[in-house]
Amino acid sequence: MSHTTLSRFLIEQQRKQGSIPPELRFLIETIARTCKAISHSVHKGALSGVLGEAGTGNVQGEAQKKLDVIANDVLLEANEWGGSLAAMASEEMELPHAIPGEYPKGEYLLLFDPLDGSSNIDVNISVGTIFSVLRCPEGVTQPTEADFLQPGTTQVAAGYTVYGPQTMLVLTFGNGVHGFTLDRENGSFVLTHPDMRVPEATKEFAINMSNMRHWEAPVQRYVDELLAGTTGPRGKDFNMRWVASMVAEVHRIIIRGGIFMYPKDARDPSKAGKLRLMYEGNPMAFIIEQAGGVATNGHQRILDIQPAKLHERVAVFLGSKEEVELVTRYHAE
Ligand code: AHM
Ligand code: MG
Repeated sequence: MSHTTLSRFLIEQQRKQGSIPPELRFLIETIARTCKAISHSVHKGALSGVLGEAGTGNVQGEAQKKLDVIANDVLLEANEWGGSLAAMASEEMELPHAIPGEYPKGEYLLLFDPLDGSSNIDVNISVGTIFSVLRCPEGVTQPTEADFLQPGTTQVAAGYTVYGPQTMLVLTFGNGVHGFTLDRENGSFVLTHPDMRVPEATKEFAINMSNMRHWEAPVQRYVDELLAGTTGPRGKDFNMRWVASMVAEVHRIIIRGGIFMYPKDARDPSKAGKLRLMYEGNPMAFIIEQAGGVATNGHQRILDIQPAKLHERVAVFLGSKEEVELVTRYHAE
């Protein structure tokens, strides 16, 4: 097994290509350290009284879990003072979070979903943290929402940490995807999955089937064909998985292939989907593409979408190339 720690990996990358500026390296190390702290809280669960509802709602009107709030707070606190960031934005906060005046400001913007899949916390199923790093537009010292509204192609780094049977951090700087497993004995993330690649073909799909009657025709058609099995147009049997934690779903797909779908829903035509573009869709699309997969909203690359607002929603089809290309083609027909 490899003994390259995250710190060593980052320093070696920086030396090799000069591709990771020191401020960005510091930022990623800080995020990793914070994820370690979140991992401890998640894994202690009821022992430290962190399960259950916080009794508050977030900007999207969703009930917050205690751990949503804890994870958000530790990410904000840890990233305020380091000097790499100009501002942060989170699923849990309506507006961007400014860097307090006593600290130096840096050139990056950080966006995160502090604890994705939090409906799973109380039942002891994997959850995760998702993050995206953008450059702050030049000359901007007090970033506002408008400064965050950059398409996913401009991301300089993205990653997620999955808090599952193992805690794993998966990262990209636009130069491949690398996975690190948290060694709980010595507290470091160790490179265990270099150059992760999404298999191009798959026999596994993930979608919340209970919403079937609300899907658009191309999604109905695509899933009907998957369900038809060996005698249908696809000529093979497909297996289904639904964890209800996007991080766990994406992680499974990177390891063994698959397609993940969260289409838009006819019940609320004003919404493009359930998931959020800037801190769920974009970082995951960046990672999936860097691992050789495809990510679209059914019509275009997720990374090409010009966001109109911070908490914008997006329909998501991502994973193995063959499948995502097929369902995207059905949308065009
Ligand atoms: P969250 O950010 O409020 O946790 O919601 C996002 C999650 C995703 O992780 C997951 O894919 C989806 O919501 C599950 O939705 P559903 O409740 O329809 O199963
Ligand atoms: Mg989320």
